[in-house]
Amino acid sequence: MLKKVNNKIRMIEKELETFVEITKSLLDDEINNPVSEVIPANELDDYLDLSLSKNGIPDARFNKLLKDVVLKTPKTSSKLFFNQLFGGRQPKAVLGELLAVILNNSMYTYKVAGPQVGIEKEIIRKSCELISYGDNYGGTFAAGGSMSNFMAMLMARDRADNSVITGGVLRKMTAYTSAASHYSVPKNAVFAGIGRDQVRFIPTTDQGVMQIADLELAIKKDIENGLKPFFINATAGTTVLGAFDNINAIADLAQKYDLWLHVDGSYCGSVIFSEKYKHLIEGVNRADSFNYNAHKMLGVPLSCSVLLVKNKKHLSDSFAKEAAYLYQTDEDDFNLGKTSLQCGRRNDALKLWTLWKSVGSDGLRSIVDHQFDLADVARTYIRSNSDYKLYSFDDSISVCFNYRGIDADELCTRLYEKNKLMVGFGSFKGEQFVRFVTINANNSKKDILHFFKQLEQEAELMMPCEALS
Ligand code: ABU
Repeated sequence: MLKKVNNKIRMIEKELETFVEITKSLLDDEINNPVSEVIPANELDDYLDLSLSKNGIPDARFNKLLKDVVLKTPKTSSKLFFNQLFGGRQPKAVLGELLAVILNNSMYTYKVAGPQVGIEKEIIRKSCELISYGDNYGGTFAAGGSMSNFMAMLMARDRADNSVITGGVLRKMTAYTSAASHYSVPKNAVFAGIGRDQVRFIPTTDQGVMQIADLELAIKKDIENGLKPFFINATAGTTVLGAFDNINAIADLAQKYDLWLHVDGSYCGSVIFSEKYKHLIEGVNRADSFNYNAHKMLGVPLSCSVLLVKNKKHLSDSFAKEAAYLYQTDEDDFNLGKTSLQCGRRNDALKLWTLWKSVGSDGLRSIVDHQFDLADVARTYIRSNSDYKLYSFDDSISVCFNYRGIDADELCTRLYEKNKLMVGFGSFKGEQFVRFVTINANNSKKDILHFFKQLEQEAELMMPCEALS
């Protein structure tokens, strides 16, 4: 009987062998076919048998199908993936992620997560130290940048009007964010009972930075109209242009009108690790909350969003709830469910810790600085070639451009459909352009120049003959 049980437990070893075999095929394929063949969404069933039935299938067929699914999935870690704000792979972080899966803890109590709680707390402690948050700091890991922003908004709401916790939102409360900020802000306003109409989108400069005078005007107007301003969201790395709001100037207004200031560093908040670029978030120590996504600039597997608060009291005020069936040992400081949005919560800390521990803060600095270096390579290339029009500026890892006036949507879609490379397009102040994000720290200067070569080759095919002569 015992032998049978042991065999069952050890079956995981067989699956790990399958995992290694499929992973090796994927890594080879990433080099030989860096862009997976596009499967039109409505033809998926013709390419892969994804159906589920009453009966299972034999292992040999199962393994072949699984490998097929993996190889036909878009490759986000290849050298030709520039479509979103993540890319590449940090091997030590992958190791941490795989171990977190095998361990399968839930991060709500020390009793079930043990040292993993210590790991999460250490990341929060060290991150808060980097932004000079003082002794009352706190933090948690959220399921992504949108959820970090949501938690910040909830804390701000409850701080502004504590009666909301028991009585719900009974008056109109207003939030402020730049017109170039992430779409999660209005989305979260709905979830928080604030309502989308109470979000003020403040105009930006031509570089995508929130206009401070307009922000103050909007706050004053709402106060005059009897509304209750409660929250300002500043952005460290806007989604399209990668712009950084002026945190110090915004913090002055937050202080003047007694509003919560959150800095959404989902995209570029990891500049906290860089001596050279941390000036871009100067004043972050004055913010009530700040988040960075290690799955973006640091190359940690999705998702890994670290939310930091200047005063941990706000986390427990908004998120602590007794549950006798759950919190049975240890003090609140070690029962992380008392300060998180979720109940069951996956371990997103270990993968960041394995990376950070192995390369040190200096190693994280190099990862961040390298991305800015790659962006410089891209901008220099564009500036030296009159066929390009550049829309973005220095100190951003989003390099936005158009090539020979070709429609960005058409060009990006063709590159994707012909399996050449994956890059997206964006728009700002009425202009649409290619958004090339140099966030994959595994890439080199050669890879950046290769991107332009691929793009130009495809663009030539789109040009009318007379334009080529
Ligand atoms: N927060 C994810 C943004 C996705 C993108 O714009 O690429």
